Amino acid sequence: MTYLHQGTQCGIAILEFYFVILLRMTFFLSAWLLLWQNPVFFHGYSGMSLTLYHSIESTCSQKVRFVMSEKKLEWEQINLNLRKGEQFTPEYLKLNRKAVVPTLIHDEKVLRESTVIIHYLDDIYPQKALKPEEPYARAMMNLLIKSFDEEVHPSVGILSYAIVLRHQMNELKTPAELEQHFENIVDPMRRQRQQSTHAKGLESPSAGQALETLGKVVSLMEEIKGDNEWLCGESFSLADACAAPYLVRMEKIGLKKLWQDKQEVGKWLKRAIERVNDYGLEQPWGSEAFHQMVAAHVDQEKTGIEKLIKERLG
Ligand SMILES: N[C@@H](CCC(=O)N[C@@H](CS)C(=O)NCC(=O)O)C(=O)O
Repeated sequence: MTYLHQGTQCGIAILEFYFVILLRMTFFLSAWLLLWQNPVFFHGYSGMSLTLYHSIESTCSQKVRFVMSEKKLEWEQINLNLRKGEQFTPEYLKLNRKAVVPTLIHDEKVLRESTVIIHYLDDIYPQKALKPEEPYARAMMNLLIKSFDEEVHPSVGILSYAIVLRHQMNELKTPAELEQHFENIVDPMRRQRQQSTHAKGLESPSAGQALETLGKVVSLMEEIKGDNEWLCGESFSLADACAAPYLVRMEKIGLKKLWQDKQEVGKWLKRAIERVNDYGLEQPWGSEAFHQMVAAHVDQEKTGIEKLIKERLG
């Protein structure tokens, strides 16, 4: 009897011992998770206010909104109407000397250039990393982001302007206001490109060059993606957030043919659109009115688009 009693006591003591260890482990795990999930504790940031100056239709603003949504951040937004020239006000020029969107204000820090902004967000909110760990995948991500910045962004800008925006500008502005708009553009190369595309539309030499450039980058995307689920591996990265707005814009302006024989890009785009739509953002790709206006001008320019694709991409 005594022997059994001692055995039971010993069993209870062991159970108690493991229970206390389990309790402590649960406590430390919860504390660690709480700190990791909360950058205010983890990084010592205070305030954590994020304000995005953007335009709902702007592709590079969409990149930033998608990264913030991936990270489930909250932000204030100031939507600038670029056609009305709200990016040229002296107040905004103090934040962004190039008079372009987006600009992010993090507490009192001012950040511009969409790619710089998304890298910064990934650094300060590491709890959901959007850069692959594996060095080669990370290099490919950086290569794609560089191509989107240096090649895709200006090319999509030229073709959007040639097919749609120049018509919209003609409807909205008098010739004198238009002149003033061009004068306001800070970057002289950008000003020159926009003026030439405004005058010649798809006949402008830069439109053909832009189309060829886009064709090359779409091929690069197909090659880098391969069988991966996302562009640079099995998880969504900054490259996916950067690419989605440009391909959606290309689709809207009648350039879907650029990936009709690129199966992987086609599959990826479908997946990327679904993912962005799940963020629950209001008008993630721009307003309905904008899309209707784009569709009407694409229809008007249909023959020119088809001709250019045939000439430049065969
Ligand atoms: N490299 C800049 C480009 C910014 C840019 O071109 N933004 C366009 C909208 S996507 C803009 O603000 N355009 C105003 C204008 O054309 O006057 C970035 O990535 O932030």
